[in-house]
Amino acid sequence: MAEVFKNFINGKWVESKSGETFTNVNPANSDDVLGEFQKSNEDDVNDAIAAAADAYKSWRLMPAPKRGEILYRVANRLLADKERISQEMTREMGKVIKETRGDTQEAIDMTYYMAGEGRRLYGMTTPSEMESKFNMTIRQPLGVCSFITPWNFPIAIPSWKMMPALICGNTIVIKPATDTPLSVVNLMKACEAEGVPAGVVNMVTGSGGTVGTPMMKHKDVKVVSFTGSTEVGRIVAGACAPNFKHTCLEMGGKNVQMVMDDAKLELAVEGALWGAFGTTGQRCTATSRLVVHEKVYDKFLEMLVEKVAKLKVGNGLDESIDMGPCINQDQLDTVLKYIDIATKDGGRLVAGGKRLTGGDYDKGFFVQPTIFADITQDMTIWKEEIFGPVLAVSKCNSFEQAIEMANDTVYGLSASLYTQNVNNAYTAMRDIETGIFYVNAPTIGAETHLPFGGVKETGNGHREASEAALDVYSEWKSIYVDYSGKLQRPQID
Ligand code: UN1
Repeated sequence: MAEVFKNFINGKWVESKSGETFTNVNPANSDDVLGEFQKSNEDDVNDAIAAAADAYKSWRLMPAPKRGEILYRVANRLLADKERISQEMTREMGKVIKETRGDTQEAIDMTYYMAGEGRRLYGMTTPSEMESKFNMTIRQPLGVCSFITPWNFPIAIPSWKMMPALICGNTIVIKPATDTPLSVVNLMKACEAEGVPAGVVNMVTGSGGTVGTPMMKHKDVKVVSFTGSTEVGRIVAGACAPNFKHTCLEMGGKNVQMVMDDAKLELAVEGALWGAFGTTGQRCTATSRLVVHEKVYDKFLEMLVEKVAKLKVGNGLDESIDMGPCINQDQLDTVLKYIDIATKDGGRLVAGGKRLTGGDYDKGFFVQPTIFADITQDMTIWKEEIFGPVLAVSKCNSFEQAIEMANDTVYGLSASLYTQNVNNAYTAMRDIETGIFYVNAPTIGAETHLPFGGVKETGNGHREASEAALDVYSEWKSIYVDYSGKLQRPQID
């Protein structure tokens, strides 16, 4: 009998009032069941939000450095449990163990970073235009925050939302993706073990429709942070707008790696391999378009295809495996659908293109790393996010054309440029329409102390990670203290 995992509400592990559960299965091996999780309903959401609202009353008053000390201990606990958490994450999410260790490390980094923020949370002091008057700003928490998190970074992305929210003095309710709830259970357990007070962090598992919707609409929720598709992000934005909730949206991407004729080709090939096929292409920042200068196009493709053929696809618990499965049947179907569309549109298939079957492959959602060459800007795989190991390669005839092509998308998360030309590198830094940009590095690999997020239809102007995340989870209060003993009227006296 599989282990049954419960919701975490008000410091206790409780069953859903629905009395139902769903099963969490390894996408690389259908024989491997991680457990049963609560198929929660709106009643559970209401309980969690009530607990969070109650806990907020005292959590917001705890000095921020003390909140930071608790987060510091949570980070230590995650570090101590890193290997177990990562192994479990590979089993529930499928990405290779090297990468799940990175995912856990990203949560550890974020937690230490925000723990330190407890001794900063800087506001400003500034002169007054009046005599004997003192001006300053302070950050204030907002209250209960609802998080709807994705399956591709099962612990890192929840931590990006949780840690800045907590350090500012908010309390939280999180709904993990149905494919990866165990990683958030692990995060909750670390909080529980290290003395995060009851009700400050709450987790309710279940579907987007039944759990996510009431979580974002509830009147006591002040902040909603969502990572997922642009399509769902639009719905979240609409649901949050009537009450003017702080809404932080991290959505789709169609990230490009540009390779100029002066690039170090070996390096650019390695970057493309990692950017396109790391995490089985299931990163918001994954490289899904390659724009290569015509002078090196054939050579580059040849080098890339040779390397792709050597990638080992399989169960990510095996340290020698390079690429795991797709997360589930739907995602696999989506990938196969796009392979089909690209073929019909006239893309030239130069690597992969097929579902992997036979032996252990039949127990998982495996697909070959796939490359289409000669993709033009009118084709579907040039435009639409796939979220799988499918790379579209196109030719450009100049640096200027590469930038024009890179910006030819509704999305704007990440981009990269391989070149030795410093002027072109700086021109791209200025002109590229993305929130993240890399020079001579792949489109993936953001660090936690820099803002993470995108422009255009990727985001709504907010950033996660770094000090910028604090703006999502706090509001400025401007304070004027007049110690002159007389009425002083700015702009008049
Ligand atoms: C994502 O792309 O879905 O920048 C998150 C990276 C990771 C986080 C990615 N640190 O590649």
